[in-house]
Parts: sequence; C-alpha cells; structure tokens
Amino acid sequence: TAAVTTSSTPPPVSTPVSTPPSSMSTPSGTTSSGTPTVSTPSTCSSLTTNPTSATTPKLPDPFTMVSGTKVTTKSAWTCRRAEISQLLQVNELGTKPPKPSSVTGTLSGNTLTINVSDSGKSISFTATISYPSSGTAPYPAIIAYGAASIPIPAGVATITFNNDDLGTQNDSSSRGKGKFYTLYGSNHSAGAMIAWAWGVSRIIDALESVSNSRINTQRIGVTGCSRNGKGAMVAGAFDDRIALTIPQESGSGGSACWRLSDSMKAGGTNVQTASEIVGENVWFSTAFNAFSNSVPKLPVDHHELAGLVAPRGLFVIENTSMEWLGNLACYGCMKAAQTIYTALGATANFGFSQVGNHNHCQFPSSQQSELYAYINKFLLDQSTTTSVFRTDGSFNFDSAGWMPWTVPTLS
Ligand code: MCU
Repeated sequence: TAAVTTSSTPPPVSTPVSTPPSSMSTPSGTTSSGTPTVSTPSTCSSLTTNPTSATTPKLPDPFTMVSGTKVTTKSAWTCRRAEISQLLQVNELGTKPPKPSSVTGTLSGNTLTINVSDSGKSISFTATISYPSSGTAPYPAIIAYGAASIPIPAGVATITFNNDDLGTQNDSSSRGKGKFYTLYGSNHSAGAMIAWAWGVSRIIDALESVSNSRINTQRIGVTGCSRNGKGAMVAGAFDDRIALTIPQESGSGGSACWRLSDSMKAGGTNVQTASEIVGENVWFSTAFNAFSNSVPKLPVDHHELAGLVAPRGLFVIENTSMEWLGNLACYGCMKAAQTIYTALGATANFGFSQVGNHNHCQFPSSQQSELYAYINKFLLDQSTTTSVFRTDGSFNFDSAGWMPWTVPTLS
C-alpha cells in the first residue's frame, strides 16, 4: 500500500502563460495506419491560438468552442472534443505521438511482447495476459496499470501493464526517464501519464496484430489506482478503442478538477492541488508548471478530460475517507463531466461511486455490484443498469455556481 503523502518541496513559482503561442501544434489526428487516437475531423477548423490569457475561475464550459461558438450538435461536439484534446495536451499532459510506422506483437505463453520502432529508434516492452478460466475466446480484457486493485469478474482477462517501464514515476527526478523517452527523447513534452497512455495504445495495436491473442480488442477496459488511476483516465481519454475506463481513487490529477481542489485548499482542506503536484512527480508535462499557481488561466479542467471518454463507458471509483483526494473536487468535477454524457444522450454510460471507510486502493465490497454492472455491460455485452452517481460523503457542491452552462441536447 502506497502512502498518500502530503510532504513535498513546493514547485518553483512560475509565470502564468500570458502570451499565447502564435500557433498550436495539432497533437491529435489519425495515426499512420489510420487508427484513431483522438481524431480531429477534417471538417473542424483548427485551433491556432492557445487561449490562456482569459481568467476562468469557474469550470470551463465544455459546450463553447474557443471561438465562442456554442456546440449544439453531435458533429460540432467532435470538433470541440478535438479542441479539448489539444488544449489538454498542450497545456497539461504533453503530446501523445500517433502510432509509429512499426508496431509488432508476439505472444509467447502469457507474455505479450510489443516491439516499436520510430525514426530509427526501437524499444520493446511486455505485458502479461492472465486468461479467464471461464467464458469463451476471444475474451474481453482489462489492462491494469501495475496490478488490478478491483475485482475482475469471470470471463474477463487481465492484462498487466508495467507502466513505470515506459515512464518512470519515482519523484520529480524521473522526468524523461523510461522507454517512451528512449524512443522519443528525454525532452519530449509528454508527462508520464501520456507516455503510459501511448503504451496502452501500443498494447492494443499489438493485440490487434497477433493472430493467437484470444483477446477481443473491441472489448478492452483499462484500470489503475491512485497515480495509476489518473493514468487510466488519461489512457481512456486518448484512445477510442478503449470500451471501458475505470479510474480508482485517482483524486487530483484524475477525477478531481483543479479549480475545485484549489477552492477546497483555500477553505482549509488538506487536498492535493496543481501547485503541489507539479513538484511531487512527473505525471504532467512541464507545460503545466505555468498553471500550477494560476489554475484559472488553464482553458480546460478535468471534467473535460473525463468528457473525452464520452460516450464510451466510464466508471469512476473514489474514496471519501482520503482527504488528499478531495471529495468535493472529485464529486463536483464528475457531476460536470456527467453533463457531457447527458448532452450526448449517454448518461447511463457514465458512473461515479464515492465510498469511504476503507484504505486507499482497497476496493470495498459495497461497490462491487456497481462495478460489475459496468463491466458486464461494456465488456461482456450484457444488458445492465448503469446510471450510478453516488457519494457517502457529506458536503455541498454548488453545481449552479461551478457549472455556469446549460446542458444542450446535442442533435
Ligand atoms: C492519489 O494518488 C497519489 C497522489 O496524487 C500522491 O500525492 C500520493 O503521493 O500518492 C498517491 C498514490 O499514487 O498512492 C498510491
């Protein structure tokens, strides 16, 4: 069990980004093989400025384009979604490279080896597949960062992913370390969470190419707890092939919104904030440092990160007994994320369950039927009821104040 620590060296106070770069790179798009990461439809006008000069103290409106145009259709949402993806990559997470020209997989016993070459450099990493003892191949599978700390039902394979191998996450000295950076250089903009998400995408590529995998790549889930829960949310946000995303106790940097965590901190709660997180570890791009003490300048927040997963399955697990995670920050942020699912007519594809009285990353049995409803629906093709949104915490989230937008029904 990893301790949730509050001690850290404060990050250097950095200057807020006041001058937007003259142009933004387009990190999203289609990969060399045409596999979508988060695709920018060609009909969307591309974002040319990074809107970081405005101050947005409340949660940013997911349904208004940077240009000011309101999103009223599902087709316009695909453009807004591409915009959110770019804003998150440029300002917070770093760029997720597309599928390189060479990705191959080999399966030997339960070990899947993934070989990747890009621009003359090569890396190789492995993932371990634990096949279910019941059910029928090809099996659905859950990719677990580190090790799964949720129960996995019968009939579902578990693929253990050593995410630290791709992006080291010991502390702030881990910047640029791990196999992802062997391939793309230690100065690559990606923080560790994008390095891991890229790794998950390459695992799926390898599974798609291996004829004997006995895994159904249309039914892939991803999970992780705590820091790895933050990572699981990012993986689900940046690969449309992931059918179900299950971040567990991800807290700040995952299911919490930065603005809400800052507000809790200002009210005296010992909660993790952007200011703390940028000095603690290398989960984010160094680009995020500029916002750590000026969160209202960030043109996005994590309700929109979760919204990138929509309308695919997303079940967010939180723990009210861990002050550091920020109960209200997670709850409020996911309430805001839910509006994106609702606008898409997919409220039931999203779930949030926040339950305390257990240790960090110890899954309580009271959440099991909820979790299984999502797994059964999205990975095992069963018809289940999945409109979970609950907390056992006592706090008041001012949704009208924090979410100053009306929820459209996207046509
Ligand atoms: C909740 O996730 C993190 C948290 O962000 C860190 O501040 C703390 O050090 O570690 C937590 C964790 O990953 O615990 C396993």
